[in-house]
Amino acid sequence: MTTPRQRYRRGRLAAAFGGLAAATLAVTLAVPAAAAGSTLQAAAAESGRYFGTAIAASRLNDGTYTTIANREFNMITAENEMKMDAMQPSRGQFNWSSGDRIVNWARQNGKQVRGHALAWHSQQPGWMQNMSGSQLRTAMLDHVTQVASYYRGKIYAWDVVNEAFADGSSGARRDSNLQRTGNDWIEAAFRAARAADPGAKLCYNDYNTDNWQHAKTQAVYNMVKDFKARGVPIDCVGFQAHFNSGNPVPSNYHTTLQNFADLGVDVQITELDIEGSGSSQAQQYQGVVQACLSVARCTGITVWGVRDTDSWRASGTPLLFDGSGNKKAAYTSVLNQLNQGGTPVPNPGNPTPTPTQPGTTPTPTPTQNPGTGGCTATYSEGQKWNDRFNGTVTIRANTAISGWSSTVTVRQPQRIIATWNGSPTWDSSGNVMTMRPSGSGALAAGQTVSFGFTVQHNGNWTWPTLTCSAS
Ligand code: 9MR
Repeated sequence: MTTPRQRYRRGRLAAAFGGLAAATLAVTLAVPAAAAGSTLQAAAAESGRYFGTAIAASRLNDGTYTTIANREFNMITAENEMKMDAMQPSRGQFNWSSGDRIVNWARQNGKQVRGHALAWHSQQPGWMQNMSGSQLRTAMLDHVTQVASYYRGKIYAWDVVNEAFADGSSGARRDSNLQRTGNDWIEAAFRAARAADPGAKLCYNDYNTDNWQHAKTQAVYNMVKDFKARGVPIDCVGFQAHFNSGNPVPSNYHTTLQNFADLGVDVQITELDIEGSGSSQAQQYQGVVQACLSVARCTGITVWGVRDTDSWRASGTPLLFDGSGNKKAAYTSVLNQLNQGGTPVPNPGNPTPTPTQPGTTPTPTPTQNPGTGGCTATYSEGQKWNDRFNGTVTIRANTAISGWSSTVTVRQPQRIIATWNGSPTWDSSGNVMTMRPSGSGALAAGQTVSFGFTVQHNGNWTWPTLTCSAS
C-alpha cells in the first residue's frame, strides 16, 4: 500500500514532465495500490474524488445502461433535462418531470448530482430567445432563482453559467442576448444562485479552456480572479474537456487546472470525452485523469455519457464503454490511473485539513444473524476528510453460507455518496443501505469479503450501524 505522501510525490514528479508524457512515465514507475478499486467510483473515492457521467432520462429504461451507470459512477449530470428550455418551456411554467427523474434516480442509488445548467446562451426556450434588455435580465435571474430553489439541498454543484466566452484569440465575452443585458450578467446569476441554494457549489463551466496558452483560458481565469477579489460567490470552474484530433489534450493541462485551483476554487472535469480508439485514446484519457489527480482541488471527473452509442458525437466513439456496454481500453487506463492514487482532496476552502477526528460513538457491536448459516458484519474506518469519511464492512461467514446481505444505517444529516465492491439498494429515507454481493455471495466457513462506502458526514462523525443476514 502506498502512503498519500508517496502518491503525492509520484504525482508531482509526473506532473513536472507535463501532460501526456507524464502519463507514460507514471505507469512505468508506479506500483499499483494494494486496495485497488474495481470500479471508477471506487478507485476515485480512494483519493476523495468522485467519478461521474451524464445521464439521459430517456435511457433510464435501458437495463444495460443503468447497470453500468449505477456500478461505475457516483456523480450524475442531466445531459439535457435541467437546461433552461427543459425546465421552463413556457414563461412561469416549470416542467420538473425529466429533471426529477434523473435526480431521483441518482439519489435513490446513493449518488450526487451536478446541476447543468442555470444560465446559457444556448438551449433557451423560445420565449426567452426573443427577449432582451432588462426584461431578459429579470427573466434569467428569476429562472436561476426558481430552479436552484426547487432543487435546493440536492445539488453538489451547479453550472451557474455555461460557455459565456468567445472562441478564438479575442479573449472577449461571447455575444449573446444575455451578454447584451450587461457585462455583469454572470455575477448577477451567481449571486442569485447563492441566495437560492447556499449549500451548492457554484461553478462557471466552459470548453476550449484546457490549454493554458489560449486566450479563452486566460479570459476565464481573469474573470474568476476578479470574482474572487470582489467577493462574487464562485466556488468552482468546470472544464468540459471535449477532445478530438483537432483539439487534443494539451501538454500543459495540469498547469491550467493547478493555476485555476490556486485562485481558491475547486476545479472539475465536467463533460469529458475523447474521440478515437485503442491505445491512443486510452493514453489521452490517462493523461486527463492524471492531471486531475495531481491537483488537490480537482475534486472529480465526469464523462459525457456511458456508452459510445449514447454520446452526442457517437461516430467518434469517445467514451469508456462500447455500444454493447463492454469496457474499452480507455476504461482500463482510466481505472488503472485512478488506482495509482493522487493528491488527496482537502476540505474545500480550507487548504490545510485539520487532523482526522475519531468516531464519536463506540465501535458498533458486530451483529450475528444465525438464520441458515450466519454471518458477522464488522466496521472499520478508512480515510477521513473534513467533509466525509470512508468505511469498510467485512462480512465473515460463521458457517458455510450461500449468500448474504448487510444493512448499513447512517444518521441524519449523513449521506452515503459512494460505494464499492457490492450492489446497494436504499430505503425511502436514504439512511439505510442494503448491500448485497455483486456476484455469488457464497462463502466457506470462516471466509470473509469486504465492501466499502463514503459517508458525507455534514458534521456528524458517528459510525454507521450494521446488520448481516445470511442465506
Ligand atoms: O450532449 C448534449 C446533446 O444531447 C445536446 O443535443 C446538445 C445541445 O446543445 O448539448 C449537449 O451537451 C452539451 C452541454 O450541455 C454543454 N457543453 C457541450 C455539450 C456537447 O455539445
